[in-house]
Amino acid sequence: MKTHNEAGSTLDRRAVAPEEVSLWEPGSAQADPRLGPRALALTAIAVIVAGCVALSALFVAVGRDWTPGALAAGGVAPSRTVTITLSEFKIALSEYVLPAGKITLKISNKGTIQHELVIFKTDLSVSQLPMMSGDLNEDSSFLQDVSDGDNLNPGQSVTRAANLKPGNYILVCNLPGHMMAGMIQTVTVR
Ligand SMILES: [Cu+2]
Repeated sequence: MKTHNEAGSTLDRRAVAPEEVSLWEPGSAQADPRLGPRALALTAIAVIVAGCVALSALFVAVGRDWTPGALAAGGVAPSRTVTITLSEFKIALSEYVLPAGKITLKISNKGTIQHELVIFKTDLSVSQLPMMSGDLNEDSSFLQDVSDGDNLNPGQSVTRAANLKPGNYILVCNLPGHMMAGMIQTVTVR
C-alpha cells in the first residue's frame, strides 16, 4: 500500500511541475529568467509578512493600555491577577494602575530575609504619611487597611484576594526600617 501511494504522489508531482513553471514563464523554456519574478514575489511576501509581524507587535504593546476599555466593551471581565514581588528593599508589581473590583494578589518574597505586604487606601502623599518610631503608623485614621497578611519567609509565595475601590493606595512592608529603606510603592485603582 505504502509503496503504491508514494509512487502515485511522485507521478502527481511530475504532472503538476510543468504547469507551475509555465505560470512564471509562459513563453520561454529558459531556467534563469524564472528566478526574477519568483524572487520578486518571494521578496514581496517577505515584506508583507514582516509588516504584519511588526503591526501585531505594535497592537500587543498598545493593547495593555487599552485593556480597561476593552473590558467595558466586552462585558465579561476576567479575574485579574497582579504579581507583587518583595525583595531588599523594594516592592515591584506587574502593573501599577489596577482596575477596580475583585483582584488576586500573588505575593512572592524573592529576598533573603522576611518581608510582609500591607495595603492601605489613603489620600496622603508618601511624604505626608503618619510615622511612628521610623515606621508607618498603621493605626492612623488617614490610612484604611485594605489587605494584610503574615510575614513571608525568603522564597515564600502566597495568594490573597482583594476588592479594590477606585482611589490611591500604598503598598508597604512595615517590618522595622523596611519602609524607610524603600519598601513602599504607590498604586492607583480606577
Ligand atoms: Cu521588608
